This record gives sequence, structure tokens and C-alpha cells, in this order.
Amino acid sequence: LIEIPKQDTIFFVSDLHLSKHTPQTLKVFKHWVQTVSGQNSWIFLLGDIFETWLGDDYIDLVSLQFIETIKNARDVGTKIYFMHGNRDFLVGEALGKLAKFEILHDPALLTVNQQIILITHGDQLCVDDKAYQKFRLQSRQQLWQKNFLALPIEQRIKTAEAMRSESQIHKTNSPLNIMDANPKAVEDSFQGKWPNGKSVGKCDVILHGHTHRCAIHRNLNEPVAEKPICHTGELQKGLRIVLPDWNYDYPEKNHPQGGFLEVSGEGKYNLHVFN
Ligand SMILES: [Mn+2]
Repeated sequence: LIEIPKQDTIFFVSDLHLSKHTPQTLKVFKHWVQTVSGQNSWIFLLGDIFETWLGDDYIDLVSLQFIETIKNARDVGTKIYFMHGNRDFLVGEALGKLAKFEILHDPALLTVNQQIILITHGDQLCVDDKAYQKFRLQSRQQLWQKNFLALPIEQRIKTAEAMRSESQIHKTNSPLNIMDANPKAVEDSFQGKWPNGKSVGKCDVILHGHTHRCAIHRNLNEPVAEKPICHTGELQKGLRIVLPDWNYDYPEKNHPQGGFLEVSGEGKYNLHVFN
């Protein structure tokens, strides 16, 4: 349980899907990190920051810039946490050391002004996507990861590409609703029962990304604001906030192009969406 002091501000982003094909998104992200950094700032990177992660031993130009950006933020006093997404789940302690961030278990709990926020990438709430959940279980096993990371880099690249196109086909052929958070899984998570059956502790607010369906939901699944331009309020019981994905490189593909959630230590939230 991470306790946020009253005078601090926390910032959450996810789903940047950074790669060599997203120079504009990387540029905006670098600038954003600089803007929000400082002594009383916390940044939580909630998964799929990278489009793929092939191992900490494979650092390309994009990851180099990421490392530098995060390290600089850390050096001015920002606390930085990283949670795995379904694309960058192989980010390891070595990268954490280089960039000076801490890796968080998914889910994690924060307390802000006596409210408990459960933060998660969000993929585990999409329980209806059985094929993905099966892959997730397998790929989070130590042995699977050890074997994958032992492959020569060319082979890792090939394997990742094959997995990627398989997942694209799966997405295209699946009904949209199985790619979203399951209402019952969300309800149970508020009560402290995680989709895998484990007890994680009750929470007041759930915050996640992954689905690319930015929204603020109250009373579980009733949306309060769908794709809001800027939405503010007080943290309260039953709130579920879904972070936007980022995309400055193929803007025709989505709108908004990015955004983040800001929460003050006193429990006020502000969902900023870049259009
Ligand atoms: Mn994801």
C-alpha cells in the first residue's frame, strides 16, 4: 500500500505503445514528463508504454530516449513507478536500474486522502477474452520468460512479430465487448476479489488503461463522461477511470491523441485529454 502525502500530486499514463514508428508520440511524452516532474510529483506508468519489449539487453534508440527522460525526472525528485502491460511485460529490473524506476506488481493499491485506489494495467479485467488470458498465464511464467530471453535477438524479433500478427487476427475476429473490462470482474475487484480468485483488498476507485476506451464510470458501468475533453472531480467510492491511449503518429486512427490522469494528494482528480 503506497500512501500519497497530501501535498503531493500523482500522474498516471498508459498505452503509449512507443516504438521506432512513433517519433511524435515519444516527443510529446518526453515533454510531458518534464512538465509534470518535480519534488512533489509521482509518475505511474501503467503499462504498454512500449509497443514491444524484447528484453533489457536490447536497447534501441527509443528505449534510450525513454531511459534518459525518466532518469532526468527522477533526478529532479519525481518518484517513478512502472507497471507491466501486455506488450511490455518483459521489462525487467535491469531497465528499472538504468532508468531509475521501480516496478510495481499488478494490481497495486494506493491511498490518497483516505480513499483506496486500485491501479492495474487492465488486461486482467478483460476475462471474456479467454485466448488472451491463456497466453497471459503462460507468458508470465518464469520458465517461459527465461526461454524467450535466451533466444538470439533476431529470433525474439521474429517471435514477437508472429505473436503480434496472431493477436491482430484474434482482435479482428473477436466481438468488441470481449476486449473490454467485464462488469462482474470490475464489481468483484471493488470488493477485493481479483479475477484470478486472489484476495487483493477492497478499494474505492479503480484506475486502468489497456482497453483504449477512455472514460469515467461511476456506479460501476454507467459512464459519466465518455471521452471527456477535461473532466475533474473528487475521488469517490465506485469510480472507475479508464486512461486514454496515445497516438500522435497516426492521428487519423484515434481521437483523442493522448492524455493523463492527475490526482492531488487531497483527492481531486483531473483527466486531461489531448486532442
Ligand atoms: Mn494493453
